[in-house]
Amino acid sequence: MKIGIVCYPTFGGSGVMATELGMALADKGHEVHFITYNQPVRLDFLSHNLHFHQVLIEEYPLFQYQPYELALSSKMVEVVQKHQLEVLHVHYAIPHAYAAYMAKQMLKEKGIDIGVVTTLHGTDITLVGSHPTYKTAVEFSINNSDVVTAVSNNLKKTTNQLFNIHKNIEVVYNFIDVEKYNKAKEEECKRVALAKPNEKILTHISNFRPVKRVEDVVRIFYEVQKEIPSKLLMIGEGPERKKAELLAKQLGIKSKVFFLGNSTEIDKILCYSDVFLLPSQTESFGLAALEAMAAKTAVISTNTGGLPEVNINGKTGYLSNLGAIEDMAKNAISILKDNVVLEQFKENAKEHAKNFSLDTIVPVYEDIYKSCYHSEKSVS
Ligand code: GMT
Repeated sequence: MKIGIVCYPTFGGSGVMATELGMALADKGHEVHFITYNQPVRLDFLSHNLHFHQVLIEEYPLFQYQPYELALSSKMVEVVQKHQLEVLHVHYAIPHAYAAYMAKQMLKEKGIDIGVVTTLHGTDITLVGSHPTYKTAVEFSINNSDVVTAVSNNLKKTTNQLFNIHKNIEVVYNFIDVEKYNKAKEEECKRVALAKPNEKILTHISNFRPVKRVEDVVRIFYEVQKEIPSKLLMIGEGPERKKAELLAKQLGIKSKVFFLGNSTEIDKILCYSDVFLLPSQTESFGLAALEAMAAKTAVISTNTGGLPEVNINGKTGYLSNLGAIEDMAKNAISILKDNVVLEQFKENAKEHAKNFSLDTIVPVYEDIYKSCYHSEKSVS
């Protein structure tokens, strides 16, 4: 099929997921067109069936805010027409679902009926989308998509609680390329560069926004390192990074905490990791936790949002209440202090990650695309 994918091209989970999906679809022979303002960070190559169309904004002195939705929907219309796309899959409701609705209406005027699939990722519903500023438009664009998916049962439930949705939301979990993580493990994993043989490695990956509670990460590690010789790797960039760095300094653990910035090689970094820390305020799914699990890493997380659907308490790691730093530290120590226990949790994590494999989830999206593609393409 010919599929247009609209997403944020950044390190956020929705952009990462959309990019992995596009690349997997292209691998399966579909023609995929990314439409966004920058080339997605994980899209490291283009090919005959993997294309990128940049949305450019015209600056004009009158505009205090640039009208991105307008530029995006115009670009969608252009790309759909030029490449005869059959379906548009937009990731993150704001403003993509709204722009897709506008594109669909414009295309209708030209006699083209394009299917629109909207995937809800989390903060587009929980933190931003339900804010009165956006709620009406988000609700409208969800209700007017041909198919709506959510990345967890919890997100589906929350969407139905926060909005008046009169169509079924399909749950399609985020997925992982398990093979990629196997490969990283097989290649030489240079753990020795970061920790001594007797030290354990804890990791956190995020965009360091307030919802990730990166100071909690540092505080949990502070408790852990008192009992377990260990290091903490902090991967990502964002507004809370400075605070976390300062806290590590104040707690006297600066030399044990490494801030590594953004990385496109998460699989290669996670191959060192023993325990992954994700004490988020909320996570609709927690893709970073799934990536860690695929890399055979136990997960210590909060029990918020969709995290219990990914991290199985007492098996792949542990779940705690929001802000329960001591409990999360205690759980991490209980896993790390015994190598047999640690190995069992890591094995379980890897095994459970296979339930979210690319091979299972990508065909679900293919079926969804087929269901909303009108082969005759013209509207009466
Ligand atoms: O979590 C972020 O800060 C990024 C955000 C995004 O939309 O890019 O992630 C959301 O989508 C991911 C992919 O579906 C989910 O795994 C994350 O849990 C979700 N984040 C939140 O719900 C906070």
